[in-house]
Amino acid sequence: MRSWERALPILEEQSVDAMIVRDMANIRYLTGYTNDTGVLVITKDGFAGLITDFRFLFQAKSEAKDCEIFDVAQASYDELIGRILTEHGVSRVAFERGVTLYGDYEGMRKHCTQELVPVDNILIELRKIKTADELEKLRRAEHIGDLAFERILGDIKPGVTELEIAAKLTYYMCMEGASGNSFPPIVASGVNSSMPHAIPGARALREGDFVTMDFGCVYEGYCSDMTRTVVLGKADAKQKEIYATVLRAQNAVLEQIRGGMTGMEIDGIARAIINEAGYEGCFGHGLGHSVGLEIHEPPYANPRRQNEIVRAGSMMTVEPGIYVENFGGVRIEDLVLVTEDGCENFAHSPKELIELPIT
Ligand SMILES: [Mn+2]
Repeated sequence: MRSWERALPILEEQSVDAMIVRDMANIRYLTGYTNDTGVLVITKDGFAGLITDFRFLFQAKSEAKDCEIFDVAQASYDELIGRILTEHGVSRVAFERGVTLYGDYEGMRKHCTQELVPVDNILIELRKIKTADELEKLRRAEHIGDLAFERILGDIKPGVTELEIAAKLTYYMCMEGASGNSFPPIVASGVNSSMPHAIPGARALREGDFVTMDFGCVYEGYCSDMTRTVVLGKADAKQKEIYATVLRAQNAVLEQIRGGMTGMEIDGIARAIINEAGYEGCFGHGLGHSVGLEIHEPPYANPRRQNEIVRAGSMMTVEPGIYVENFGGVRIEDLVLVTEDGCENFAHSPKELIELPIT
């Protein structure tokens, strides 16, 4: 089977004869082409054309072996798309509404006589359950995060800035074989740790700070994601209590999660513990998201996902947090594979509260 043929049943379900794919993660998944520019056209009579430009041509030819490669030097993207659709007798063609720019749409309207059918990211369904090969890459990506965490502990000292910590995390992951970050690292110290997605800045670490580090890398196209919160020096009673509550919530999820639960149920395990401990309103984000070619993928675990079944074979982050305004916050995040009867945790970094000695 040619790799992109996995999409044909989805075209069938949507009652379309073809699909124009612009989402680069979907293109990579279906063709093996790893660069960042191109449009894929699949037709149900068994044709796939990948359009790109000279910069990527040789790479596309060598990676996307199951596709015919088109060079935009011959004609524009929209003209080539129109030509392929006409040659293959297409009357209804799907396009991804979430990643198609208005200008792309105008171009398609101009050059395609076919009926254009906007669709959600329907191809993501294929990517929810990971293959053995994908799991291998995800395991390795998370392991690289573990190695970086182990090293960064030696760098967390008074006077070092959040930006320096973020830069070093990136460096350590690349030195272990990552191609880069899966998202810019979050390093939030002291009161900044009360902001779940604080942007690292020039703030220098001080004794008594919580230091939350949320980071991940890309390994052979696959993303990792982990968060650890440590204390520089001795933790006070309130810090200890917040930390212990978040860890208890995370452990409960890790013990109870299994395939077949809804995203809301999984999230609810952690949320109930945090709320009962008196921190209602302090855990304002969802518990988790899946990860793969992209850092945030469905399925999701949050209070709004009552209809989302998290099937065995899905990846899920488990990242409860408590954030107290003007004080600080804690998040602990692991990346797990959801299985029939539980989960496999890909993260192995320690989770007991680390109080880094001031030297
Ligand atoms: Mn995450």
